[in-house]
Amino acid sequence: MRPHVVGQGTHREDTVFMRTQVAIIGAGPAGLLLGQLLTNAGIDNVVLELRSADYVLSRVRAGVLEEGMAGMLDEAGAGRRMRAEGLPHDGFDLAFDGGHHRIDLHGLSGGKRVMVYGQTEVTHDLMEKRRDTGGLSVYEAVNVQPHDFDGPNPYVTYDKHGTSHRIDCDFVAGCDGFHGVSRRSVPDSAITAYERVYPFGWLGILAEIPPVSHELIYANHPRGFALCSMRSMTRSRYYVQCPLDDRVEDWSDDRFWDEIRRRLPADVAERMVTGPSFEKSIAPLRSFVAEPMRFGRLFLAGDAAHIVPPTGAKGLNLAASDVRYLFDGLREYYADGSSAGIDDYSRRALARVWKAERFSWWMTNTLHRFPDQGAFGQKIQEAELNYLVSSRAASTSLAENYVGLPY
Ligand code: RFL
Ligand code: PHB
Repeated sequence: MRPHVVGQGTHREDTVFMRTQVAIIGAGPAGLLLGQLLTNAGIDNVVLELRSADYVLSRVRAGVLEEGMAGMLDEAGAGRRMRAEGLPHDGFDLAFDGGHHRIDLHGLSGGKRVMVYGQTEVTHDLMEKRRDTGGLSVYEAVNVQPHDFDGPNPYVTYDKHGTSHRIDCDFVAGCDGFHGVSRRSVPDSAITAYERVYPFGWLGILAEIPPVSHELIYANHPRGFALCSMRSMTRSRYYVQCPLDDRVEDWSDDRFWDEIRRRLPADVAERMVTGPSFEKSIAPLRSFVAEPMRFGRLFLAGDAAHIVPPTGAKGLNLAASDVRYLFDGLREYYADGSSAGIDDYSRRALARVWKAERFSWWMTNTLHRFPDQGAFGQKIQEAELNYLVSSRAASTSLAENYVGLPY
């Protein structure tokens, strides 16, 4: 089923009218994944995205997929390249106090692993699949606005190239990220927000150099956190904790390499290959949850409803679990006429969101340097990390959360 234009200029001469079943705001991973699962199930949908497709693909973000997320990409029919080119990881290293210790994710989690595959690639593969299956995405849609979602007949308006459009629909999925319009369209009195802003950011770089280790290294150091990640065996993604008011221009490549080396154990720093970076950006760190995640016929999913600091690699994966619950609920609604799944959406999604919020907050607290922690705080962090790597119970808890709690 393809969305169709059912009338033109009925109310205003320059308004194009359309009807669909689910209007999706935002073409990030949450919106594209939901759209593809709906399309595959024969449920009509339209994706509206503020930015251009090229802009969306130029954003460098997440890199670690839980098995649940990887499985959903397969289910969407967009997992082929991830399976061929993604890097399955069975563990990572925790570095602190001059040494490093491996966390055996696979052994400690009963055989699970994570997949290192860039969010940019996930988005690319989902876009391609959508094109191949004839799904309608409108890029550069401005002034997107959901209306009347507290009643039975919601609709979404937007402008494109000077023409106004209106899409009447059964449901609106707000997948438009933290700064999107969906959450902001809900009256303040209907929403409760929980937030923590951290007093530092992450400076990230991409460089065409082999990663320093075949697994990720998360490092605690008195100078601040560092992370060695990758996109492939020839492309590295590295991060250092930095003050919030630092600017990218303050960080030459040389300064970055000097700093990350100082924060890593000597043997790692010595074998680190360096080279020119081709992307460099600073991201602030935030924990945020909006409750509930459903307002009548509007559902929030992904970063539109919640943010985690990237330390636990959970943001993209939470977007995927939201989509799991939302898609199952919508499919049940259209197939069986039951609203049980969509009625339970917010509760189910939030139960998993809060566990990932806790884990991401805890990883952030354990690994970063806080302005007021002092030498005592540093020692406590090192003691906690020591306990983590020497206690099977503690490492098991870390591994279980990192590979992803069940949906
Ligand atoms: P997105 O990706 O922000 O997509 C939302 C889309 O909505 C569009 N939009 C609008 N469209 C129409 N009208 C409007 N008014 C609109 N306003 C916004 C936007 O242009 C955009 O295209 O949200 P989504 O789909 O919920 O996906 C969430 C993930 O992108 C995010 O959680 C992750 O990137 C977080 N994250 C990580 N997550 C992981 O699971 N593993 C990781 O390893 C990981 N590392 C990271 C990260 C995020 C980072 N940054 C930059 C915050 C590393 C970093 C550095
Ligand atoms: C990344 O590769 O971008 C990445 C990996 C792990 C994280 C965050 C980001 O925890």
